[in-house]
Order: sequence, then structure tokens, then C-alpha cells
Amino acid sequence: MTSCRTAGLALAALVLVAACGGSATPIPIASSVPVVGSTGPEASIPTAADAVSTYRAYIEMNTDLLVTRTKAFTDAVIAGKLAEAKALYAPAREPYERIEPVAEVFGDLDPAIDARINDVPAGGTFTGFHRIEEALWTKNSTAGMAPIAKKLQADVIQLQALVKTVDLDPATIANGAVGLLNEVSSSKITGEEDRYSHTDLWDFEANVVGAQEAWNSVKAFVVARSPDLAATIDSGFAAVLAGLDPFKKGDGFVSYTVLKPADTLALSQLIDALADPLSQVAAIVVTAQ
Ligand SMILES: [Cu+2]
Repeated sequence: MTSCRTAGLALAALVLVAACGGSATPIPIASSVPVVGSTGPEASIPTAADAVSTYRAYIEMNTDLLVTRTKAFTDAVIAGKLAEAKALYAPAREPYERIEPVAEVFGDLDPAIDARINDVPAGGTFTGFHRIEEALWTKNSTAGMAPIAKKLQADVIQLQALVKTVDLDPATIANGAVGLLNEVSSSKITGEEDRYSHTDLWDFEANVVGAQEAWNSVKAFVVARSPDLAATIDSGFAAVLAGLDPFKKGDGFVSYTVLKPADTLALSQLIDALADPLSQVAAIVVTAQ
């Protein structure tokens, strides 16, 4: 399972499920989807369109917030306000990390915004948040960062426009939630994402909260068919978020360097315990389209 979960892009949706073989038991579902307007105990189950519009509102709210916070961050960078830029870095990234699998749909945009230096192909340009992060923390300077800051502003504005066009369905949303947990396992637990600022726990929480929001928008389909699974996932999210509580500080989190190996192990076990049941959701909601 681990190799499955770390393998794919979030929105390689059904491919991911298929590649995981028998783990997600195919459940015949079509007949159990209540028709719109039906009455009775299942009448409160949303339609696929409801799930999509709930989640769409969430991603649009987050890209709006991303544009606003990135503007404040990059304005500080352009103005050479080092301390202010450092303080605004992690909050600016939060809305992005909540919805990152959606951004990954748009080709070069995710790398332009969020690539780490080792992701940049030979001859490519290192841009985005982490390029500025490197300057702020390792060089303790904003020097030379104005063009990178301006490009980042433009890139998040482009993302804000593009997400309005993204195709969504319940299974894609469910796989996006799995993708967000993969993000945690592959780049937050390791401390590689924010390797200069060590603000990884902000991204960690944002990935989990974003996954939870995606889950909540499709949850009713699962409650109707597999209530135990839904309850397991709910308590898994609660456990991960509770696991982050000891590391909260002010409006954010302690530096990732404060965590001991036992702490990161405990967090990664909580993530794994949630990722397994969550990976079964797409197969359940797949016909709810
Ligand atoms: Cu990221």
C-alpha cells in the first residue's frame, strides 16, 4: 500500500485506485444513489453536483485567499522588508497547500509556484515560493527577488482564473484528498518542503485540512454505503489534527527542527492510518456522477 500511496499524482484518480489492486473493494452502488428530490431517510444525501459545488466553492475561496496573501508576501519581498516577508511566507502558502492537487492539474503552474530546487529540471529556472524562501532564510536577504516575486503574483492570479474551469467529480475530489495526504507523507514528514524556513507544519496542517474538506464534500455518499468506513475516516482526521496540537505556537507552529524522530514517526503513523481507509473512498463514490 505504501508504494501505491506514494506513487501517483493526486488526480491520477482512478489509475491510482486501480493500481492499488484489490485494496478498494468494488462495491456495486448505482442503485443506491437516491434520486434528487426523493424523500425518506436518504433524502439528505447530496447529488454529485452538490458535492462538486461544495468543493468548488472551497477551492475558489482558497485561490482568492492565496492571491490576497501572496500579494502581501510578495509586496514585502519587493519592498525589501525582510522580517515582514518572513512572517508572511507560511500563511501565504496555506491556501495553496489546502488545494494543491487541483493546482497540479495545470501543467507547469504547480512547479512554477511550489517546486523545490531539486525538482527543477536542468536548464530550468527555480521560481516560486521556495526560491524566495531560500533567499529569505539562507541569504537573509530579498536581493534579486523582485522578479521572482512578481512572477509568483502573476502565477497565483493565473491559477485563480484556471481553477474556475477545472473539471471535478466526486471520485476526483476523493482522490485529491488522498493526494493531499501523500503530500504530507512525501514532503512534510521529511521536512523537505520548507527546508530553509522549517515552516513545514503549516503546510502539513493545510494539507490535512484541505483533505478533510474534500472528504466532507463526498462523505455523505460513503455514510450511506459504508458507515463504518466513514466513521473511521472521520476519527482518522481528528487524530491527525490532534497529533499536531502539541506543536502549535501562536497563530502557527513551532519550527520543524523542534520535532524529534519519535514525533515525526508518530505523525506519519497517524497519516498512514488515515490514508488507508481514505484510499477506498473513490471506488465508493465513483458512480455518483
Ligand atoms: Cu506543496
